Amino acid sequence: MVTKPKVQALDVEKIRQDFPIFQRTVRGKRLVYLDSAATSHKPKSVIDAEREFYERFNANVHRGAYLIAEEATAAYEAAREKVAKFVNAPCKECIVFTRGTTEAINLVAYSWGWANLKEGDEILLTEMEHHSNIVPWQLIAERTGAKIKVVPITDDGLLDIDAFDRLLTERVKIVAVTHVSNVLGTINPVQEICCKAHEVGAVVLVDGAQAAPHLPVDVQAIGCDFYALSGHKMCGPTGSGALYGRKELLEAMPPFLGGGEMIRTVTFERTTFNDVPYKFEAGTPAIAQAIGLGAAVDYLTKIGMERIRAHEIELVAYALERLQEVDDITIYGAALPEQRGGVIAFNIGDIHPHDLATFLDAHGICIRAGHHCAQPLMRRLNVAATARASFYLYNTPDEVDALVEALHQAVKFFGR
Ligand code: 7TS
Repeated sequence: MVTKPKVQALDVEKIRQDFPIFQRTVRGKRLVYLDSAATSHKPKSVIDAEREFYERFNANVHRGAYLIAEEATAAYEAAREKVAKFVNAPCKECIVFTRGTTEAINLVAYSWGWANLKEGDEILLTEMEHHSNIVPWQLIAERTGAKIKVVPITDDGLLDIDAFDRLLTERVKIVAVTHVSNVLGTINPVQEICCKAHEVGAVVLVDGAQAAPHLPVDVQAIGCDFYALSGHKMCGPTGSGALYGRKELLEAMPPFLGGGEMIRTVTFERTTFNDVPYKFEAGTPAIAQAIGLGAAVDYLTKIGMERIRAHEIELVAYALERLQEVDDITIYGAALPEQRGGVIAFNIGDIHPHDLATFLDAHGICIRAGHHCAQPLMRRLNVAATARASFYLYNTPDEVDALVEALHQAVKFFGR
């Protein structure tokens, strides 16, 4: 018999009251949301911050000579400062606002990659990357003649560090690695990876989409050159995200998108560019979203990332144990909750994950099914798709129970 954690790390019932969406029901049942790896819910403070911007000081940033435009600019820049502090960046100019992780990685691939990669160079990725940390590199490899090499995973879902050591030669110019896998949940040793990569003169981009929402992130302690994150997965608005980059690197990189705001002077003959980070923020940015992301950072910081992490370890430990009760279940990834973030991917016999997700939906339970934008990893796991439950600060052990109970019923329903 598995003992149910009392959830001491966080006062989840209180936290749930901050999220208006939990007041609704779905299909006559209470909403059990286990898909925060796709996108998280938003607390009222984030929704209010966006609303307040539109209601009180909606104006474009960095250009208005009037009060509400100054207020908009101040709020936008304050949000940048909050994000910088959240990941312990050494300065706020190291933070470029983007629409999310995908855009942040594309920025690095097109700007840094275009300027620095050439034939004979290698880009080192891992077998557990999300498509958004694969495809931009393929596109840039095609244009520059650089080659992609891939670090495999071990059978227990960890990065194969011996293989990494073998593949990390002086030909490697950039290592692009996820901090936490969106399928296996594996937390990668990004600090060790950065240290080793720097010894051969390579830079490192860390995809923090599944890490920044769930664990304390310190880009200086990690030692990475770039760190990408998505606001919408960490209680912030959709269309918000950020790229951290070492200032010297950002300063040396050519612009990614051209347009207003990123320039200093323009003539038809020649354009000079603005300082970082503005050089990388062409056009009117997603102002309300950035301000909302700032509010999300305030919200998470107030609760404490250490406590959020402790809560998720408790919850994942409980879920990993309870899920074993389900007949014919295969759980992917590392066995120890300490080795993984808040996601658990699984399959049950030959029930199609989409059928499982549809069955669970009838019980008000939201999970994701599919390849999770990680088709190379699916191939490695020898499956076409998996089901995936993912947890966040507002989830409870009771919701794990609801999931397990519904899975037992699914097994009966599908006749196994
Ligand atoms: N990297 C990882 C590791 C991710 O999990 C995701 C999104 C991205 C990058 C892209 O983030 P975006 O905000 O730019 O879209 N992952 C998922 C997921 O697992 N289910 O839906 C989206």
